[in-house]
Amino acid sequence: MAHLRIPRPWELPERLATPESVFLDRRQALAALGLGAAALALPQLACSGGAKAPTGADAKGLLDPAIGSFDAGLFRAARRNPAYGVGDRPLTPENVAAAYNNFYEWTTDKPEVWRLAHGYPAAPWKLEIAGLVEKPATLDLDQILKVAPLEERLYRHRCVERWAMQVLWVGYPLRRLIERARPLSSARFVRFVSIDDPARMPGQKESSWLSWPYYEALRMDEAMNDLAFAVVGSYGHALPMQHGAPLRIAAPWKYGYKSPKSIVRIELVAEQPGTFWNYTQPNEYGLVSNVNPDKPHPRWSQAYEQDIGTGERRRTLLYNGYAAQVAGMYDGQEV
Ligand SMILES: Nc1nc2c(c(=O)[nH]1)N[C@H]1C(S)=C(S)[C@@H](COP(=O)(O)O)O[C@H]1N2
Ligand SMILES: [Mo]
Repeated sequence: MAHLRIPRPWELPERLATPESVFLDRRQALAALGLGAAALALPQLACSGGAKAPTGADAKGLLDPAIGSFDAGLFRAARRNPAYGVGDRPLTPENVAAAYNNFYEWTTDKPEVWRLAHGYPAAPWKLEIAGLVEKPATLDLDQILKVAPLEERLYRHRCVERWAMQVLWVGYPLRRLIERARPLSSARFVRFVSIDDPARMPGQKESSWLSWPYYEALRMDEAMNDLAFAVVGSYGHALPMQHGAPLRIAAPWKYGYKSPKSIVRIELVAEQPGTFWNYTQPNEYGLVSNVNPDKPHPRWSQAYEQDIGTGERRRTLLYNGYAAQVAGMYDGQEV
C-alpha cells in the first residue's frame, strides 16, 4: 500500500468521483451534456420495469432491522401522519427500496449494498449532539428511539442521479431532536456526521481517498421545518442497515445526498459547514441542493426522473413536490 499515492479529489477518475457516474455510463453522461432528445434520455434501470427486487431465498435478510428485535412494538405502534402524501404516485414496494441503495460506505454498486450491510450491528449505538447548544448529550439507542412519539410518513425521495421512489419512513421531526439539546441563538447550521468504520465497511476502505466519514449539513431553518424527518424505521419496522440504521435523515425536498445515514454526531454551528459531496465535487450543487427541474446538473438535465418501482419516466417537481411546505424558506433566494 505504501507505494500508492492518494489522489486529491479533483484528480479522481470521473467513474469514481460521483455517485451519478455510477448510474450513468460515460456515453450516457456525454449524451446528457448534449441537446434535444439525447439530453432527456434516461438510462435504463436494472430491468425494464424498474429496479430488480430479490425474491425467495435470494432475499434472505433483506428487510432485517439492524437493531434486531429491540423495541419492535414501538414501530408497530407508529401511526401514519395524514398530512404527508405523494399524490397519485404508488408506494414503492419495500423490497425494491431496500435492494437499490446509495450508501458508499459499503459499495457504489447499489444492488449489492444490502448484502454487505446486512449483519452490521446498529445496536448498541451512540449519538452525540454537540456544538452551540445548552445541553450537549450523548444518546444511546433507547434514547434515540424515544426522543418523540414515532409516526409514519409517506415521502417522495429523489436522487440527484434521477431515480426516485415513494417510501414509508418511521420517525419524528428532526426539530424534536435538536430542541432536546436546547440550541443557542448563535446556531445557524446543523452538521451531521455518519459512522466511520473502515475496518468493517468495505467501501470506506476501498475508497480511502474520499473524505470519510460522510458529512452533510442543513440550515437551521431547514432542519427545524416540519418536513425534515429523523428516520429510525421503514415500512413498519426498524431500519435495515442499508437504509442507514439506526438513524438517518429524510429531507425530501432536496436531492437524496442531503439525507445522511447512520448518524453518530449532530453539531450545531455558526459558520456554513462543508459537505462530503461539495468537497469532492465543488462544481456541482451547493449546500442547499433543492430538487429543481430547471437547474441542470453540470452533466445532465434534471427535468425528468425515473421511478425505481414502476420504471415510469415523469417530470421532476420543483422542491420534489413540497413547495407548500418549504418554498417560503427560499423567498428571494436561488432555489
Ligand atoms: N452516510 C451516507 N449517507 C447517504 C449516502 C451515503 O453514501 N452515505 N448516500 C446518499 C444518497 S446519494 C441517497 S440517494 C440516499 C439513498 O437512500 P436509500 O438508499 O435509503 O434510498 O442516501 C444518502 N445518504
Ligand atoms: Mo443520491
